[in-house]
Amino acid sequence: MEVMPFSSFSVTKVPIFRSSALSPSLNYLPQDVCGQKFKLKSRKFSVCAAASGGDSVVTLLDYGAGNVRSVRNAIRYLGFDIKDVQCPEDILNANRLIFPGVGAFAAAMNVLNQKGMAEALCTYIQSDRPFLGICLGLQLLFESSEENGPVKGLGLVPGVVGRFDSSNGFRVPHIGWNALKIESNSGILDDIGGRHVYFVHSYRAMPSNDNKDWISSTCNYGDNFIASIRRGNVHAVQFHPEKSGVVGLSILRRFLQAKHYGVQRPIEREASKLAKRVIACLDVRANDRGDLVVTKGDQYDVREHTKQNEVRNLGKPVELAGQYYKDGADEVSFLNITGFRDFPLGDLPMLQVLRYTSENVFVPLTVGGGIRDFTDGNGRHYTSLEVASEYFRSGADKVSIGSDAVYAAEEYLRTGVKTGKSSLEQISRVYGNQAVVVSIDPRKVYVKNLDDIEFKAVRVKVPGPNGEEYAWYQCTVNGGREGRPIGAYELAKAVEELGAGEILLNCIDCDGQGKGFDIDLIKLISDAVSIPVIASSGAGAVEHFSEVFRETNASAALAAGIFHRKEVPIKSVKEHLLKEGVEVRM
Ligand code: 1PR
Repeated sequence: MEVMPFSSFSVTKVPIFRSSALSPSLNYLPQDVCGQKFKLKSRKFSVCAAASGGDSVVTLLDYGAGNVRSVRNAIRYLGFDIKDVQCPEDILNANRLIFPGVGAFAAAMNVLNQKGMAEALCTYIQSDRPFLGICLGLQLLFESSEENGPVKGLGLVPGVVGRFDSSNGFRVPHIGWNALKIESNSGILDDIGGRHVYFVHSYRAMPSNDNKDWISSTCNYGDNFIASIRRGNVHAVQFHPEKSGVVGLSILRRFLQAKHYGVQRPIEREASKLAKRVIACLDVRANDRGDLVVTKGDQYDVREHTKQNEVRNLGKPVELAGQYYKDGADEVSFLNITGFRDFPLGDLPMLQVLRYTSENVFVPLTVGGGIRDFTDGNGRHYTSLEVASEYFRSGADKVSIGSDAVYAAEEYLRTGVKTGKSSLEQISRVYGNQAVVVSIDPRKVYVKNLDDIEFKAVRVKVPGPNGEEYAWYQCTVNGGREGRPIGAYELAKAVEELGAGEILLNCIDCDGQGKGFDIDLIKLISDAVSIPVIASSGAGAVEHFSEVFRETNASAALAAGIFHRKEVPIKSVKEHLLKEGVEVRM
């Protein structure tokens, strides 16, 4: 039975899917595939189960375009060893193959073609060998993508990968936790219907008559897009199981253990909208004894007001991050708050924190602080891209840029030219804009008349100290120490144009005060941009979270002090939000 177009590659002998390949009860490595000779364009490969290292080994196709550390960590956490693909033969000799596509579609296809891996992948998949593609690893199976294209894909699944449409108010990238709708016998997803999994992408494949036999689940974000495909032993998911907490780990485990193929009936739960995220933030710095601690400021002042004037110490970063993961945080952010003066690559403990945390925390990790060009004492120059790359390699999923993004936005607004050289532009070009957060640290400045300032202002509910009815939000750099001639509104719009994928919106006045988020500011910014906005600073009670989601278009709410001081558990925040009708991941 011929089941798929095979447009991109000609294979001398193409093992086609037999009808048994569609059977839900297939086990791995069908006997008739073992020992079979496959002849690619130029070489012969012998497929042999033993060659891949046995049942506890999974073969990973990492073509070096980005961070697949989280996938590695998740595989190891589940008790499996990893064999890396070095050459096309390794693909054909795999017992089970995971392909966590990262980076841009065209770049990935280039590498696969140049290394002869595209052809091997097609052969492997067409012979119904156990395969799990993740994110871009799903998209590459389609015929083509519009990402910087059209660019031709592997052509195994009918359809074109296109960009989400942001014109109807949906924020792109699609970042966050969405529930799945199981469409057909999905094997490894069978009881995951209605559960939230983590997505981060700007492009997606759409269901059609031509690919309907492949679709195992969909997800709704504006339209229904393809969340996963499955045929026989071949699976691919648009979401990130390695970042989807216990639900994601259970999906990976099933794939790795080759269990649960059609044994359970899909459980139907109602599909969802995008859940609002609750993020735990850890401001990290070295204290005066040189230990890296989680600290917390009042309006960015992190020192105790005692004789010793010590940096407040609220715990150890790796332990606290692990705790918040267990407590149900949807993401964890680390802000290296002295990064603006200490070079992060010299600050190895921060990289170690990321490495250790990512071994046991399977939700997205963001790290910020000190992402900029730097020349060290020996005259060695580091680009911001190198700094970010080191953060990604150490386990970060996103990097957050503060001060350097302010300078880039000022320059862009002054010249109207995108130089492509700012850290923001370079990192988003290489890692995708979904991997770049801009952290804004604004301070509220009251004004009497709108004509007094050139920046966007809001009418305040409570007048300022001198009866002022308006306020603008002045951006700062260097941890709030220096005010800059740019407003938060202008900055947000500029960084969106320069390639930011998300905004972390702090507010110095509200930071650590526990009196609630600055609703005026968050509404101003979340209405101004079409990328997700994380509301930050000021959470003191569960009601503050429902207020910010009710009154603004924030996609996530971040808090620090109330979690560190154990005043309000994450679980209580989420239970409250659910009760208030806000969709969250439980
Ligand atoms: O400028 O690129 O090196 O980045 C520096 C980063 O460090 C920025 O993201 C900046 O926000 C952060 N930062 C710098 N100094 C401080 C400080 O506190 N002295 N922390 C600082 C900012 C703000 C939030 C905080 C929320 C929630 N912290 O992250 O966690 O306000 O707090 P709350 O819930 O207790 O109110 P660069």
